[in-house]
Amino acid sequence: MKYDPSKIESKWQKEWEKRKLYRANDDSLKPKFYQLETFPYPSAAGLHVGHPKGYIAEDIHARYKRMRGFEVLYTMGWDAFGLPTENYAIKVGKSPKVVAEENVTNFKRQVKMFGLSYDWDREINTSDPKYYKWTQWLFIQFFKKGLAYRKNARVNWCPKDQTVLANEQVIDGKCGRCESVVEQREMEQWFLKITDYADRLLDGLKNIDWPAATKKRQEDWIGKSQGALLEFALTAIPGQEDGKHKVRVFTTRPDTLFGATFLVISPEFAQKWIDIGWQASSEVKDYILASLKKREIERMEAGEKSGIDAGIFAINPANQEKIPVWVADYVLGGYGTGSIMAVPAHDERDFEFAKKFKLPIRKVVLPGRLVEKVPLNDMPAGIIGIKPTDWRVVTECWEGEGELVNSGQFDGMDSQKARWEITTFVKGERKTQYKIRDWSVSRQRYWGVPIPMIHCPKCGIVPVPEKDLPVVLPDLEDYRPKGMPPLASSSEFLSVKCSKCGGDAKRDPETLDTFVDSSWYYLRYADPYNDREFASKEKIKRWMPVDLYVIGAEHTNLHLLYARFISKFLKDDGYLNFEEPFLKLRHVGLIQGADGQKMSKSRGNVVNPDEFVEQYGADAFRIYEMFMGPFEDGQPWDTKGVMGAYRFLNRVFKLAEQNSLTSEAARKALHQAIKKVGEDIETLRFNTAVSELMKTLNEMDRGVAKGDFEIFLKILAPLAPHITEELWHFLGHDDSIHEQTWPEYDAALLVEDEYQMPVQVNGKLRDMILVPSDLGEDEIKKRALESQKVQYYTKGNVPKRVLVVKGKLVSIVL
Ligand code: ANZ
Ligand code: ZN
Repeated sequence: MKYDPSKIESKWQKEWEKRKLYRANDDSLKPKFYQLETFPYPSAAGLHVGHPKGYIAEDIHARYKRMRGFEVLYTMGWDAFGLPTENYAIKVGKSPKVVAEENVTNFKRQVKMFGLSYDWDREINTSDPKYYKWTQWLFIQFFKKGLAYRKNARVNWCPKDQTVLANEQVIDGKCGRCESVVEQREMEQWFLKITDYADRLLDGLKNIDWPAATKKRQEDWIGKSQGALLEFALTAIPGQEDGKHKVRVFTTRPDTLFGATFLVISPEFAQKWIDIGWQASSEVKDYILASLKKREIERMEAGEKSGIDAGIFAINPANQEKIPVWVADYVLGGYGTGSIMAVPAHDERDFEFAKKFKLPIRKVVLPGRLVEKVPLNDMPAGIIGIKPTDWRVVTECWEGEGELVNSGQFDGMDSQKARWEITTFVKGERKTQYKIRDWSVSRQRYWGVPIPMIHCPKCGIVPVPEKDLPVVLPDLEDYRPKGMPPLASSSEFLSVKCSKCGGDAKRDPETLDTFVDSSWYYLRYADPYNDREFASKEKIKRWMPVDLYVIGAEHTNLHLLYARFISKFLKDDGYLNFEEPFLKLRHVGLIQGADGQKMSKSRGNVVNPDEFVEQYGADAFRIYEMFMGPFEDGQPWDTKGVMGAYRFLNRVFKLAEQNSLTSEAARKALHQAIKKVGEDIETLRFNTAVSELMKTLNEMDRGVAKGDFEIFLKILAPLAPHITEELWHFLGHDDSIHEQTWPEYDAALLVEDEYQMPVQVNGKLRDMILVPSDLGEDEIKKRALESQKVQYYTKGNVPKRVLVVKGKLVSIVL
C-alpha cells in the first residue's frame, strides 16, 4: 500500500460534497457554532500560499467543533464587486462581470483543493443581484432614519482612475492601485452617519474577546477626547473693530490656558475668513493655497513644521495678554473648531513650532519631578515668565499633569482640577470631541451596487420603493471612468419615474463602495436564499452572532468598525437581537515569501499552492502551514517544510497496515495528545498540536494496536482530513471519520509533568522540592531558596553559590 494523495483527496472531496457532510443544519438540536473568515476578493492572480493559512486554521477548528458536538456554520463567499476587478477588466478589455465570474471560478477551484469543510450551499457573491438587493435595502433603511445623507466634502481624487479614493486606498500620497499622485477635490457625496454611533462603538469593545491591539486601533480611530471650547477675542484686524470677531478653540488642556502664547488657525479656517473679507497679505494667501493642496496625512506627518504670521492678535481670556495669531497646516480644518490655542511648554507640536519661529514659551504646569538644571544661555529664545531659580523647566516640553504656576489665582492647583476651574473662569464650555468622521460610501465607478435613490426635480431625493429592488446594474458597453459616474452616460438606466409624484426623474448614477457590501455579509450566510428579508429573525437567532472570526491583521480596522456599526443600526431598527457581531476575533499571521518579504507580484516571491498540492497533497500542505510557527505570527515560506509534512503522513499511512501491542509509553503519549491537541486547536495553537501528534507517532512507530491507532486518526482528522478518512475506511469503517466524536482521554495515563528535586545545603540533603519539568534554572533556584527547610538551614545568610543540575539536584553553598 502506497500513500498517494492525488488518488485519495479528490475522491473524498467528491464523496463529502455528495453526502453534504458539512451542511449546517438549521433545525438540529445541537448547540451552534458560527465561524467566519474574511471572504476573499477574487483577484485575477488567484490564490498564493498565504491565503489559505487562515482558511485551513478555521477548517481545523470547525472540524474539531463538530467532533465536540456543535452544529457548525462555516461557509464561503465572494467579495466580487470593486475597483481591482474593474481595473483589471479595463486592462484586458473584457466586462467586469465576465472577469469576476472567471476569477470566482478559479478561486473556487483552488479553495476546494484544500478540503475545506464549507457548507457550499450557503455560498454568496456580493455582485449577485439577489445579494445586493439587500445591500440596497440596507442603504434605504439608513436613508429613512436620516442616517444616509449627501454633503460636500474634500475627497482624495485619483486623476487616472477618475474616482474618489478612501484614505486607506492612498499610500504615500499616491493611488494604491495605479500609483498616480492623488489630488484633493471638493465633491458632493453620500455619507452614512457612523458618528452617531461613536460612543456605542467604544462601549461595545469592552465585552468582546478581541486582541487588545485591535481594540486599541478601533478606539484610536474613534478618538474620543474630553475637553473644552474656549473663546479668544481678536484685535488688530485691518478694517475691523477690535473684539468684534472671535475665535473658538477646542482644547483637551484648558488648565494650560495661561501658557497659551499664540493662536494657530488652520488654512481651511483662514480661507473662510478670506472669503468673508479678511484682507490678508499675499504671503499669507499663498501659504493657505499651498497648504490646501496637501493631504491631511502629509500635513500631520510632516517632519518640519511650516506656518505664517497672520498679522493679527488675540486676547488670552485668562490674563488679557495680547498674543499673535498664526496660520499653520499642522492644525487641521476638519477637527475640533479648526483652530487651536498653542501652549508650547506643554504640547510637543506647539513646542517645535515655537522654537522654529521664536515664539514665547511659558511653563504653566510643573511636573512632580525635577528636570536637570540647564544653563541660562541654553534656553530657547523668548521664554517668558520663568523665575531664574525655577530651573525645573525649560528645554523640554512637559505634556503630563502637575502643579500650576504662572497662572494667577490658580497657582498651586492640581492640573486636572484646574481643567474645569479655568474653563468656568473664562466662561468656556465642556465639550467631547471625536476623531471619527462620517463614512463616505459613494463611488463614481461602474462595478458596484447602484445606489437605490431617485433624484426628482419636484420631490428631491426619494428612495426606490422596496418592492422595486434590486436596481440592477446594467451591462454597459463602455464602463470606463471619465470623471463622471459611468452610469450617468446610460440614459436608459438613468430615466425613471419618481416614486412619489410619478413625474420624470433620474436615478442616482453612483455605486456603493465595497466596504458596504462586506459590512453585512456575515448576516446573509444565516439565510442566503431568503428573498423577503436579508435573513429571517429565526435564522438570525439560530446562528448569530459570529463565535469566531479569523481575519488578516492588515486593513481590518475599518471593515470591523463598519460591520459593528451596521449591526448596531440593525439592532436599533429591530432586526437583530445582538449588537456586537463578532464575539471572538483572531488575526492570522502573514506567510512571507522565502526571502522573508511580503509576497507580491512585483517582488517576484509569490508562491502558488497548486503545484504543492499536486505533488504532496492538501493534507501535507495543511500540516506544513500549521506547523510553521505560532498562528498569529508571520513566517517565511519554506518548500522543504512541505516535504517534511509529507514524510510524516507517509509514516502514518504505513502504520495502518500493522496491528500489534501498544507500549505503555505510546499509550501515555496518545492520551496526552488527546488532551493537548484538543486544547491547542481550541486556542489556535496549531503548531504545538502538530508537534504533539509527531511525538505520539514516534512512540507508536514501535508498535500500536488497531484501537489506539484509530484514536490517533481521530485526533489527526481535523488537520489531515483526507488521509485519515482513507485509513478509517481501510480499517473497516463505513461511516465518515468526520462524523466521530472527539475521543476521551484517560487522566490516569497523563504523563507526569512534575518531578522531585533534592536540595543540598553545604553538601547535606535538606529538602525535596516539586518542580514542573519545563521550569527554567533561575526559577528552580528561586524555588529552592524559598523552601522553608532550606531557609531554616541557611539562617538568613546569603548563599555564596547556588548550583542547579537540571533534573538532578540543587546545591547551595554558604
Ligand atoms: C491646547 C493644548 C495644551 C493642547 C496642551 C494639548 C496640550 P486630541 O486628544 O487629539 O483630541 N487640537 C485641537 N484641534 C486641533 C486641530 N484641528 N488640528 C490639530 N490639533 C488640534 O487633541 C486635542 C488637542 O489637539 C487640543 O488640545 C489641541 O491642542 C489640539 F498642553 O490645546 B490642545
Ligand atoms: Zn417627484
